[in-house]
Amino acid sequence: MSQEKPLEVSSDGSFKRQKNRFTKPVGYKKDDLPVESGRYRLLWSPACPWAHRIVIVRKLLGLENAISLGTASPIRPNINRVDWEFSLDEGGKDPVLGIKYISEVYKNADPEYDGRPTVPVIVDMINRSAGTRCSGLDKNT
Ligand SMILES: N[C@@H](CCC(=O)N[C@@H](CS)C(=O)NCC(=O)O)C(=O)O
Repeated sequence: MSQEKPLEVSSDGSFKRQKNRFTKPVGYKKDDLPVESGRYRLLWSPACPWAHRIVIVRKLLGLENAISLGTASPIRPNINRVDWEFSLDEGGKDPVLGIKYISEVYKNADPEYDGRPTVPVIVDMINRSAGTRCSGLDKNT
């Protein structure tokens, strides 16, 4: 049985984490995503430690009313690709974005995106696409 080697596994077997693809910060510089209350939705899963970190920062900065929160299930979907799903929500869809899988916001940002759809991700609600992975709070993980 042949199984394709994941892109992040090098020929020597070591794991090379994929680079963050959508890293535009939210800010006041020319090319930044604009600072706008209600414009962004943070998608996370309780299974991810990085996601806990940004959910905590959102609370500490008092941004809970400015950035809404969508929770993907910690249980992986039983499908033949890596993804996160909103199976905890009614109808299996995020109640605000109406999406079933996190990958949908990555595909909206770039239909050719072939990396893993990771959490946490900040979604720009204007085009329902992945705006930035960590909102510029942490670009190194
Ligand atoms: N560098 C990412 C780290 C996030 C990350 O890798 N999250 C993991 C969960 S802890 C993920 O979603 N992995 C997707 C997968 O396992 O396929 C970030 O900036 O947010």
